[in-house]
Amino acid sequence: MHLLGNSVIIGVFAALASQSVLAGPVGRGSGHAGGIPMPLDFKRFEDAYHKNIRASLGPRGCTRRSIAVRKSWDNLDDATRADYLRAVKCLATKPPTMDTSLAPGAVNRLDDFTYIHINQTNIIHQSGYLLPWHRLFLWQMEQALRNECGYKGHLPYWDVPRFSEDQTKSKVFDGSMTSFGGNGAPVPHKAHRVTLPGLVIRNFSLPMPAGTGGGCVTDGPFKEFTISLGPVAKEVIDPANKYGYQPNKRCLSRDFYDPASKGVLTWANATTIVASKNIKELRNNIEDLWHLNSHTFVGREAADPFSTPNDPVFYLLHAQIDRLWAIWQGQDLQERTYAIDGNRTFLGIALDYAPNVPRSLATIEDKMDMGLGWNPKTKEGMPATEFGRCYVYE
Ligand SMILES: *[C@@H]1O[C@H](CO)[C@@H](O)[C@H](O)[C@H]1NC(C)=O
Ligand SMILES: *[C@@H]1O[C@H](CO)[C@@H](O)[C@H](O)[C@H]1NC(C)=O
Ligand SMILES: *[C@@H]1O[C@H](CO)[C@@H](O)[C@H](O)[C@H]1NC(C)=O
Ligand SMILES: *[C@@H]1O[C@H](CO)[C@@H](O)[C@H](O)[C@H]1NC(C)=O
Ligand SMILES: [Cu+2]
Repeated sequence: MHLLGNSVIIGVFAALASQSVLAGPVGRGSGHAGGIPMPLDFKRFEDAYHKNIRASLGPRGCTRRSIAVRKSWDNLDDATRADYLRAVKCLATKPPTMDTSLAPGAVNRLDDFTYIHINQTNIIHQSGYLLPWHRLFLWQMEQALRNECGYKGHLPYWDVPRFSEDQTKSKVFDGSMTSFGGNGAPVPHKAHRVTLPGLVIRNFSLPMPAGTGGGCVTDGPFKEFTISLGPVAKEVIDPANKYGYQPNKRCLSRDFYDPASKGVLTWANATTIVASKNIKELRNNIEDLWHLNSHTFVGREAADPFSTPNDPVFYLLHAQIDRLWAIWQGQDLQERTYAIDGNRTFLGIALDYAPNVPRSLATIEDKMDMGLGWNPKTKEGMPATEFGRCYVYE
């Protein structure tokens, strides 16, 4: 009797969910026009994720009815794309809520986000906090877009592997008014290295290859967009403005670098990531095969590890990373949701400004700093369907 009762209830929920991503094949919805189709081996991981998430949802809290579906930007309709971009620009017209004495360069609501990302960079990258911190960061942005600027949809993701061979074919970068604009204007420049401030290893540096742009974005809705915080990682760090907190009004620049995408941000590598056998392998694969390369492809502002949220496409770039993590977690929710790997600082290197932050291994009980006084435990940033969050990736 009890079993029968349950199966009736499951039947009802399945019926209710029949219009949602959780009910069946997805990703075939509105116009899968361009790009490289998702291969079957990746789709098998995605299907298992959808099936296991569906099975994990109860009748209260996050349910099959209430769950939000985060979609590929290329699968949204034009009206939703336009509304998202409108809401981003709306946040850019609102004042910051942070204490701007910490960073006088913070001039609008988007800068609340960019500021805390700069402040936390040496703690939340190449560390155990990478994935949960950015999950909460994206969620905060989605909330701000919806609650403060009336955006009706959910956070979209950049369908990176679908356009690995030519990202300008994606509606993310096609240069139209419902895209994030295209490349920066071509400005001759050379490859160089930039220094990451704050690590006790002196002059820890990263290569910045020379792409085909380098100047201001010349089309799309961010053509006249101005940013003010950063840059932070530079060839020579100015000790008086080490973290780029002083006002520095300038255009949004990009420098598309195809070799970081072509043959690299592929379905094959995306599949390697979701097929990772354990959290250590997953984190290394995300860092090495995906995270750095997707930032490097966009270039300039997006490639500065500290002030990268200055480029509004940051949130879609990281939604793809959040999605790969969610699909990996979704293969075995019991074992993988709270799996953690990594140090408490960037590669376990000590911080010159915060000698008290231990370098040892991060735990899910550690508190993170999301800015504006929010200090959740790491474990609160790990499930996508608990702690007030409720979403799934299509
Ligand atoms: C981040 O903010 C905290 C608290 O305001 C401060 O102690 C720390 O030095 C800042 N770190 C950086 C890199 O700005
Ligand atoms: C770091 O690099 C800068 C610029 O290249 C140089 O002036 C400085 O001496 C270097 N510092 C150390 C400790 O190597
Ligand atoms: C995966 O990415 C690496 C670089 O990070 C690249 O060398 C390799 O060719 C890619 N492999 C596939 C199968 O996409
Ligand atoms: C950083 O993590 C590694 C394991 O990934 C560990 O072996 C190392 O001891 C950690 N570093 C520090 C300073 O705790
Ligand atoms: Cu980041």
